[in-house]
Amino acid sequence: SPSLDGGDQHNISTDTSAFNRRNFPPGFLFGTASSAYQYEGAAAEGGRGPSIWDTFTKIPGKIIDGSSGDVADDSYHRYKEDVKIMKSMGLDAYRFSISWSRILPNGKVSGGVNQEGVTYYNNLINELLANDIKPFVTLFHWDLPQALEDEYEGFLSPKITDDFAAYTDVCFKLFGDRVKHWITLNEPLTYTRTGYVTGDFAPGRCSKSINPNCTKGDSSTEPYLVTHYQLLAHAAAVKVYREKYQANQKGVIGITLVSSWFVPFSPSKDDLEAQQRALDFSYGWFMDPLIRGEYPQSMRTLVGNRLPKFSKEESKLVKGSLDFLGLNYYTSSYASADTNPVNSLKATYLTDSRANISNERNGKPIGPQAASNWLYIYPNGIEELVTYTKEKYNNPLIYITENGVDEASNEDLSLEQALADETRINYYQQHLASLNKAIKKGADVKGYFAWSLLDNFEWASGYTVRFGINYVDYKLGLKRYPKHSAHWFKNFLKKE
Ligand code: PSG
Repeated sequence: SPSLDGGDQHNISTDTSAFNRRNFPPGFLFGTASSAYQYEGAAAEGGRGPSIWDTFTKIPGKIIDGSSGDVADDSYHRYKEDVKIMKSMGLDAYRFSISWSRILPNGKVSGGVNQEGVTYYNNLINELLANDIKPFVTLFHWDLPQALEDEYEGFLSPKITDDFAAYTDVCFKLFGDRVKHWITLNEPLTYTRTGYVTGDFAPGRCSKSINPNCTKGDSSTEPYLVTHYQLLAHAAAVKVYREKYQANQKGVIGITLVSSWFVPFSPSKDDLEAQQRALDFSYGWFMDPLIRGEYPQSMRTLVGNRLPKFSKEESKLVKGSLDFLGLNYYTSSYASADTNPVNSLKATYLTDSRANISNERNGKPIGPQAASNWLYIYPNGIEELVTYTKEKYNNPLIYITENGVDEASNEDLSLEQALADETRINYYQQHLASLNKAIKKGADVKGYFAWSLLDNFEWASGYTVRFGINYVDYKLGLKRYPKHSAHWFKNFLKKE
């Protein structure tokens, strides 16, 4: 069977002699990323309480292939094997998330800490450190304890702030002696957009005008509330870490955001302004409060009284609440001015920006399309987004916490064919080269995480698409096999 130690039996087309880790600054970290619900499985094991994703995946029609993360990659039991794969690839770091309801089954400290869950993360962290791999820990990657959704509708309520702060306090206390890189939230934009604008992901809320299958929600107001409370919860967790732990534990804490890059549809003034609004509504929505303490002016104008306001105190708490920025980049789109008349009765987050977002221009896609319908390959976008961040937001310390591409699962392929992922090799090669240009221009990027180590449960797409550098055989015992890109990474990462 194919193995990483078996030499170059696959004839990798892209060799790494000209471009490899030595082109990056000394100390630059290379890792892979994952998340609890997408990897762990053992959903009803080890005392874990249910999350909104356990609930959501049970609703017929929500997940394309009717699957769930009940088993996923079974990393709950196979973490040692997974760490071995990382080690053999030469990776320096691993980004994973803690399942809130595995630590606090009903979401609250008053409901008790689940010792079996604590043991699992201790084991994983210790295994990583024994192999010289740095843990980067995400505290919330969308799997909210169902109990908190039931009690007060989760992130729709300001009550989430105290519960998130208390949960993260437990994590800092238990794991902070060994974990030195903390990420509060993963992609609050995607949590808001998919959970409260389009309703495609848990908790599946949206306006009927957007999707008639949504039984509750309001895509004109809820997205703004949920983002607001995510920002306040993030800031509360950072405050706990800074006040109680940072001096002793000497770690750093940040947040992971995602944005597409937006290319103006035409050089017209209208489309350049649309590009800026598109960036404001997906990236500035978070970055402006985090760096400056308030929402972008364009949002305050266009969203009006549906946009919550930060009190003076809240604004001070959010501003500067990051030691580093985690940035996920996958794709880019065109932005053009939306010239339709404003219909305030039908306004939603999707129309508020007055920008049309499109993946193609005159019938031509912005780049080759991957398996996911939103993912068009546009490597320059990572250089653009990182450079924009450097210039607009005072050159923050950045880790790229996700970047990757998927292929469709295809049962007709032989194993050998399924491992031949030359598209992924090209994707990583080109995105790393583009990122490298931003670094050479002065951006302060200190690490890069590929999404993802393994094929895994891809949310509403279930197991129909594969983002892994390593293949998982879901039919036969979840055995892992290195794809060609795993060999490529191993070569890229060689230290000599
Ligand atoms: C990432 C990027 C976009 C949409 C969704 C995501 N985008 O550019 O439009 S989700 C993100 C997530 C992880 C997913 C992975 C691939 O953090 O859990 O598995 O990317 O979708």
